[in-house]
This record gives sequence, structure tokens and C-alpha cells, in this order.
Amino acid sequence: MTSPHIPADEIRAAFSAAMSELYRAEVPAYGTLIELVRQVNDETLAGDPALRERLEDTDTLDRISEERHGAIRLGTPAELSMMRRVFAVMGMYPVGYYDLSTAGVPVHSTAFRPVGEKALSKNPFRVFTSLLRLDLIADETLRREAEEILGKRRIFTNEAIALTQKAEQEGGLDKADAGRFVAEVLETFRWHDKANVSLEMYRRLHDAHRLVADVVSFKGPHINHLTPRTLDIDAVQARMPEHGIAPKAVVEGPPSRKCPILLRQTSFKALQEAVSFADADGSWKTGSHTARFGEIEQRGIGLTPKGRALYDDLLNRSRAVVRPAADGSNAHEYEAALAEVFQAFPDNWDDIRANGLGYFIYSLTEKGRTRRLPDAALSLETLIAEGLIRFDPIVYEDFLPVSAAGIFQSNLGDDAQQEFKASPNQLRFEADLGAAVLNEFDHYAAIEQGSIEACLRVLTAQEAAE
Ligand code: OOG
Ligand code: NI
Repeated sequence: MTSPHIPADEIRAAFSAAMSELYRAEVPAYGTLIELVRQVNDETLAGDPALRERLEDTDTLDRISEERHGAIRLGTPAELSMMRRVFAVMGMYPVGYYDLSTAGVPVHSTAFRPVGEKALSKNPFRVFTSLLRLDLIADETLRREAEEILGKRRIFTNEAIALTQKAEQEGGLDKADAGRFVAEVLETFRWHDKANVSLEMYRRLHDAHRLVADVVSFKGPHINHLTPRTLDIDAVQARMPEHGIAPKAVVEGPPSRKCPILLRQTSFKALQEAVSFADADGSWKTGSHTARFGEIEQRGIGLTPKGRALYDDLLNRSRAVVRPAADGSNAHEYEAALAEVFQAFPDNWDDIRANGLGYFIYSLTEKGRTRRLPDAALSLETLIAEGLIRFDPIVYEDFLPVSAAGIFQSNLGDDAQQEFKASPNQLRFEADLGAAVLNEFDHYAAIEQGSIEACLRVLTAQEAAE
């Protein structure tokens, strides 16, 4: 007899927990960050009973400080498409396309994440996944050598591949297989302090771009950061130094606001770690590599294309006034400019909604639940004004390319910023991935539309149908 399959959401939750444990053991500073985040979250909740109440209704308070995302960088199309299959077993699907070439990082990316409110609330863990773009590296010889090195490595264990195939064939995994699957997949994300290449090769890759060295030199795509959710990102940023961890210069994303929008994130700077490089004669040479860090995030409402265009425009405008320096020397000026420029973005939910800037989820109020209307003659606006329908912001569950670039850069070394020609290539990415990515705007719009229709269905339902 076969045992029943366990839900993909549970496999994802187990994987996220295992990843957290692995990373805390590998990067002790990350454990320190997690402690600080817990402390600040506890203090914030203690000082804000209304927030506590709201979160009690919508979230699981005891899991508030758990990881929300992590990131990896892959080397080849084959790795990317296999990774897609592995994540699918955990209920994680590619959402969004991010071109980072414009920001001087030779990758393009997607986020593997649970889709839909139910799956997100069971466990929200996502992995921002980048594919190296050797086509952006000018040195053709080096490009070929890098390709050859990457072509030889195997980042998945045989057992991980076999269990993924089994899950695909049988539509899921039972408890015992799921446990093995998590343990085997974790191997792919582990750190290797012995490089795949000689020190000389590492240097050449590094000279082409630090990111090329990070991807090509190792046996696998080590998880490069994990990111818990904080309820007060500015407080954690300010207190990192007290705990012996160095924050990046500024918080990425929008400024602090009454009505949070999109995503704010910051990190502590990547650590320099000892790595051994094998020489052709079989001896080991010691060097170092900087790749792994810890990050925190705070999320706000998802913006419509119109809201997003306004956000992008305001961000560009404030960056035209002050560009944040890597050493933090103008952090205050940057924050002031950002706050000033963002005054143009409405900061109350009514205006954000009225201007079509954000996505909202609509639901019936207490009063709405007891009323029946003859037919759908009344407009949504009237129903809201009459107090039959309420609206709440839909949380942004994706990423921001400019912010991601800021995170990449502060962790690749701020000195060497390289220029690439903007060359988004979503079709190539999707061909390599072996699937199309979900368009995040369409997804939010569908959630919003679905919630409106559900309200109207109940309001106009015939009494007899009840
Ligand atoms: C990914 C950086 C992007 C974020 O939070 O925007 C990211 C990376 O450094 O590989 O994780
Ligand atoms: Ni991140």
C-alpha cells in the first residue's frame, strides 16, 4: 500500500525551515540578524496593539519573523530548468522577469514562489533565482572557458533528481519521500569552501565580473542570503551596528510612509570567507570570496502598472538629486531627497485606490453580508460608500529590479560598477527555464477582480438560492 501524498505547501515549509537552520549554522552573523529581527518585531508589536490585532487576524504571529525569501545564482539553462522542476514539487512557480543588465549585473532572474493567498499564508518562502548571462561578458575565450567549467558540474544529487521525477510522475510525494527530498535538495544550496577552479582562473573570472566568479568557481549555487520579515526596517537598520553587523548604506525601495507601498529591503554586507583553490598540480591555495549576507524586508501594497510607473519615476527623480554612495556618507541626504520626492505619491488608501495606483482586495462588510440587492444595478463605488463592501491593500509579493541591483552591488563590492547595454531577453530566459513566467501584474489584477465578483455574487444572490 502506498502512503498518501503530503501537500506541496508542507514540503516548502519544511524546506524553508531546513534552509534557515543550514544558513544560521554556515553564517553566524545571520543568526545574529534573526535575533535582532525577533527583538524588534516583539517590541513593535508590544508598542502597537492595533497592529498586533490586525496581524493576529491575518497572519500567524508566532511565525512573523520567519524567512520570506532567499536567493541563488545559476550558471546554465539546464540548471535553471531542473531548478524549476524541483521548486514545483514545493509549490513554487516562476513569477516575474527581472533584467538586471541595466544595473550592471550580468544576470536575468525570476522569483519562484507560492501563488495565491492560501499557499502564501501556509508558507510564503520564495527564491529569487538568477541565471548568469555569459553573453554579456566581452572576453570570448573566458566565456568559453566558463561555459566549459559550468558544463561539467552537477548541482543536484542523483537522489534529488530521482525524487523530483517521482513527484512529477505520481503527482506528489509521501511523507518519507518528502523528508528525503528536502534533505537532498538542501545539498544544492550548501556552501563549498573548496572551489571548482584554480586561483588563477578565479582571478580571471573575478576580473570579468565578481558575479561571474561567484557563479562559475563553485560546485553549486550556494544560497547567498535569506530574508526574514521585519515590522520596522528602519529600527533594524539602525541597530545592526550595535550587534556587530555592518548594514548596507541605505534601505532600498520607497521611503518610510503611513501607507507602505511595494517593498523595502536592506542587508548586512557580505562576509569575506576563506576558500581553497585547487592548482593543476593538485596542491591547494588559500584565497577568499565575498558572497553571503543577510537581508530583511518589509512589504506594502502591490502597485498597478500606473502606480509602478509613478514609483519608478519618483525613484529616478530622487536618484537624480542624490545617488546613494556605497560608503553611506550621503545616506541622510538620500533619505531626505527620497522622502521629499515621494510626497507626490498619495499616502492614504482612499487616494491610492481612487487614482488606480494600487491593488485592493474587496470583501463584504458585516452589513453587506446580511443585505441582498435585486440585481447588480449599483456600482462598486456606491456599495463601498453605503458601507456594504470594504477594501484592503493586496501585499506585494514580488521584487524590484532597482532594489535587487542595489542589494547585488553592495554585496559584490561597491567599487567596481560595470556598465552593460540594457538587454532584456525574457524569451531567451523562458526558453532556458522551459516555461513562461507568470506576469505579476496580471496576477494581482485577477485577485482584485475575483474579489469584486465574489462580493457582487453574494450581494445579488436570490434569497431562494441560500
Ligand atoms: C539577488 C538579489 C535580489 C532581492 O531581495 O532583491 C534579491 C542576489 O543577490 O542574488 O534577493
Ligand atoms: Ni533578497
